[in-house]
Amino acid sequence: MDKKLYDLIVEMEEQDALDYAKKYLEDGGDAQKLLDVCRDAMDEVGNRFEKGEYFLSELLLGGEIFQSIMAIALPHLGEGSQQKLGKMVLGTVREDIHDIGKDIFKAFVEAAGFEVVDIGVDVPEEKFVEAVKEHQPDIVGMSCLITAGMVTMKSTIEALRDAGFKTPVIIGGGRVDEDVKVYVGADAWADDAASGVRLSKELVEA
Ligand code: B12
Repeated sequence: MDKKLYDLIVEMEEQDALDYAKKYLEDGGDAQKLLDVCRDAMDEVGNRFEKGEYFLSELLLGGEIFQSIMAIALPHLGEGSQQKLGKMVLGTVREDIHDIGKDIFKAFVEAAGFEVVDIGVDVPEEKFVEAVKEHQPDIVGMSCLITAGMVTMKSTIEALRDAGFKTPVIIGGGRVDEDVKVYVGADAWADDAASGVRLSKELVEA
């Protein structure tokens, strides 16, 4: 199963990959193993995007394929059997409604084994604080594509720290870089999903 499904996902054969995954599960295949293969395939899609071999359309499709397979695999996983790397609260900060990149990153970080609590777009500072209080994540992810969002990322991180949360924060989106990371007080930044996943793993393992 491994190589066949891996290739179908990496080559963006959406329907075939889904049919293959369904059949595998119907025949009693191991759902965890299935998701592990998806994870490896998503890593490869991310790598190809980083190398410029794949474009946004492939990233989007890769995310879609993964979400569809995850939806059929989840009911087959026993309670607590899925190995979790950690929990992430993820949202696009106040004043910013862009969510395409956030959703792609979400698919990748879920594929890597994180449980993600997605709190949406244009998320006010208080809502981030409430979500962290409620879900006690290991890491917080903030997405932002517009200049105005730099200020709200900063105030959101300040609000989290003022509320006493030391949870590491990773920021992402087209406009972030090392200077923005320092300005807003985040712990890491990424402008692509694959490196975002790598850095998220490092932050929760630290
Ligand atoms: C699509 C788009 C829109 C769509 C959004 C649809 C949607 N559902 O998201 C629509 C048309 C609604 C829109 C609206 C606006 N937009 Co717009 N939009 C874009 C556009 C063309 C593409 C953005 C995109 O989806 N990129 C693709 C994704 C995949 O990339 P990404 O977000 O960077 O995500 C990747 C990584 O960054 C990372 N990532 C993303 N999030 C996270 C989070 C974490 C934690 C991590 C680790 C990683 C990570 O992973 C992703 C995959 O690799 C950009 C131009 C551009 N080149 O970016 C302008 C752009 C972002 N928009 C812009 C503007 C100005 C606006 C508007 C204000 C326009 C207006 N006057 O109304 C409004 C915004 C309103 C608001 N309050 O937010 C400007 C921002 C300029 C600025 N400096 O502020 C841009 C740059 C266009 C431009 N050149 O002027 N927009």
